Amino acid sequence: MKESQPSAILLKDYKVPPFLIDKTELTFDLDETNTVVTSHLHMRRNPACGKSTQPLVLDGGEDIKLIGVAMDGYTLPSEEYRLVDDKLIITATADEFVLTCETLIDPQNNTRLEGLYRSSSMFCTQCEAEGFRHITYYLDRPDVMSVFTTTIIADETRYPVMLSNGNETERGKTDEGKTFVVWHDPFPKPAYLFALVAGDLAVKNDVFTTQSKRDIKLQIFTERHNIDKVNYAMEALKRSMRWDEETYGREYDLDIFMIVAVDDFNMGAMENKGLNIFNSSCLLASPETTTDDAFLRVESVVAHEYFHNWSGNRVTCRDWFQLSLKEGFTVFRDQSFSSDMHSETVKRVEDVSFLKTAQFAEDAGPMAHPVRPSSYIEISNFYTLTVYEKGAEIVRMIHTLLGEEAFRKGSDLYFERHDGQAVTCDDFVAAMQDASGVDLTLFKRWYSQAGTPVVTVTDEYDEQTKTYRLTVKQHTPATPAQPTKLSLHIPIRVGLISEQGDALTADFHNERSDDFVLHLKDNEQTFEFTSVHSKPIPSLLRSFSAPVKLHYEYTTEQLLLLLSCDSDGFNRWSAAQQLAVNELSQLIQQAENGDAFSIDSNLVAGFKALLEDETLDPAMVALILKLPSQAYLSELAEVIDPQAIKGARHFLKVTIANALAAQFADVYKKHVVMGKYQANAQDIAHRSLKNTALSYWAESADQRAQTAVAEQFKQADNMTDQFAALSIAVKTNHKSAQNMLTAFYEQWKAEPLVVNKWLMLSASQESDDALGAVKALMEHPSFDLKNPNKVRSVLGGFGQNTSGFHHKDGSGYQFLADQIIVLNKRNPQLASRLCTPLTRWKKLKPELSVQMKQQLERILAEDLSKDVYEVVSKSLA
Ligand code: B3K
Ligand code: ZN
Repeated sequence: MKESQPSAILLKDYKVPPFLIDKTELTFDLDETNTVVTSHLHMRRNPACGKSTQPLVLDGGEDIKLIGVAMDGYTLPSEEYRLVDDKLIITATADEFVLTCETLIDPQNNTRLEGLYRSSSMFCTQCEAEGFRHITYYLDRPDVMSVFTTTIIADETRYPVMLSNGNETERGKTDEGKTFVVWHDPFPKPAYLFALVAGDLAVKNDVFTTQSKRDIKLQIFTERHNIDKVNYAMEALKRSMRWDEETYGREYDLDIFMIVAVDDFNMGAMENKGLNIFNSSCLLASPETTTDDAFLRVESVVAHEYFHNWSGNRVTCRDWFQLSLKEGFTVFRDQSFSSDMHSETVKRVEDVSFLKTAQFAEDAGPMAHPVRPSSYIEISNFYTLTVYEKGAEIVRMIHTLLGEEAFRKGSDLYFERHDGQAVTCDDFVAAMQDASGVDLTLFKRWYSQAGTPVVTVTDEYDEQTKTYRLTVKQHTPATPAQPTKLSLHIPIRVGLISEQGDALTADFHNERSDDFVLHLKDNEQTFEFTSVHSKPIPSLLRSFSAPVKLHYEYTTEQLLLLLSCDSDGFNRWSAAQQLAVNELSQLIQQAENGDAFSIDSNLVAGFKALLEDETLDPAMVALILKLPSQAYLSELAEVIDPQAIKGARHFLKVTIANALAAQFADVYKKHVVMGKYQANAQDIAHRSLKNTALSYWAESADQRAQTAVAEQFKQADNMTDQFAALSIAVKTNHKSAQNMLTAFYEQWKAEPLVVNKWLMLSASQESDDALGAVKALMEHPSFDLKNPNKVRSVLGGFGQNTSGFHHKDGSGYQFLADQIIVLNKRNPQLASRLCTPLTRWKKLKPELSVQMKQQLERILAEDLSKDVYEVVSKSLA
């Protein structure tokens, strides 16, 4: 462990920057190991600070070497500046001056993948949140916005493509015969949006004509062998541009929009102004190599990064505590886009299912934090599901409270009022409130309070007076640093249904309807509905109107009725989930007690009706049939017993499979998609149901299913079907599973993104020596510790490997800890993300919990990056 541990940065300590940088002129003389960066920063004291004599303190990194510094052309002797803890400090400055810095950096050996680094044969950058300081000394904070001009110098034979933000304004030869290219971005921006790319890249060109009839040049760059896989992304980009004009009135501003795909990238993609950089896994797509899910992900990430041009770039964050200002809002925008492009209900179910599994777990664990955190040690650790997904739910609730029209007025006011500024979540809410007249004062607590509220509903019906009352209570459990909680403003959408399954109308607040939004503001409130002609079944929290855990004692009959009759598609899915959770809870209990498994037949009956109803949307049927995941059941459990959960799920799946084998076989055959592969909603829906049916059928005793799996694997003309068959073979221990895995690798070894899927599936394969198998994968020629996608595939797959990861001797946890310790030095951001499974140690059953804790303690004893230190120390606190 280090002598002194890193300290926390606090929101309450925010101060405006003492200096501003009006113009930033950068020159990069590119070289693999010795890149020279020269900056001319046109600076002045910030008038908002009044008359001040504060020294100039610029952010830097331990990996950059300062060659020289000059002020207004005067080279500073070493006694006129200091380098302290990666900061460059200059005490005496004029009120206005040009600061010149020359730094030396080593992109080739930059394994952190932030700042300027190499990926394959190219140079690329990642500057959010604090990567720019690894390039040169700067005021690396989002409220310092500057106009950037960037000159790139390189050997044109190796780096014919040289890109940065904005428009190319000049190109020529240097005296040494190298090529230089100048880029100018007229929009002031924080350094985190800076980008540079250089390489021997292929390009796909297109044009988008905006609503005001400006032609925007669109370019997607990839390594040469991948350029045939960008058509889908290009079309998705054009759909996003049109949608943002139509839905938010937002038009693109520069004359050119570029996207570059790189293989080595810490996350999905980055919204650099005019030059988005993408993890190739979120950009490249072809039917043969890409599954339906991955196609949809490409579309949503392309949209997300594009939408940031307004929600993030034109209006940016004042400080990193406000991260959800851009991320929550932009996730909400990309979710709405995908919903408009495909099916609203399917999209909502997928998003909510993810939120309830992963974000709820985060919000109940040691890293729980508000959507607007009030403290952090390393900001990279706060690109979380809470900031992104719960942040999006907050924006969605504002949308529910205001309604479509007023919400649009609010977003228009927000963009107009704050264009070119760095602002706060409060500013966002203020614009929404000012434009709509809706009081959001109480609602704002959602931003500052961590934890998932638990909402408990009871009801009573008075036959005499035809009155129906819903009593709703809220309670938010304590989270680290927030022992007591306040009540929140929770919008609860409710529908009323008769015992026959029809919509039931009622009077509520001068409105007669069968669907209402209740405003829960106190710890307990009773809502009274009148003129209700029969006893209702409440359909609660329709379309998941708030990110809460809902409790209401539904009977099995009521859940079955909601499953078949609710007009809210989301709640039909929700009812099925609840039925399955009820069954599984009993089974888990039986497993833990060592009792024989037994289930009642209701769920099977419900599924049977679903499989036989040909009028339903196949995508919804597939979603309803998917059993609650291991991860979701772990989130729900008080104490997690991974083996018991796995056993219960397996038993339930096999039982349903055997009871309905004929129906699954039938549905499997009926939903085969004929004709050329297309990633459209309809075909995706059929493939999804077909493969879900196959996953059940293959668990049944019907041997024909085994043949169907093998046939589909061999004959599939698209990755969705081929990989579905392979996964089913692996999960059901198909007799040819091993051969299929080998054949799959041989077929696709030249396609890294497909190999990643193979690595993940192989690492998740349960066996007596799962750990040995995973160790072998890390020695496999296709594995590369430098590539985050590969690391995540193997370690992510292993995390799902119950017998391997949760081995009772603790060897699985030890192995993960070993990898974290190695990566802590090479790539702290990646290492920190890999800690997530270990942060759940307190909830595991005691014999596993103690082993996991030991590994966290072992990690904490190392010399740690801020990233890993923060997660591990908070987990042990
Ligand atoms: N804004 C980036 C995330 C940057 C993460 C830095 N550790 C991608 C996105 O959310 O669009
Ligand atoms: Zn984003």
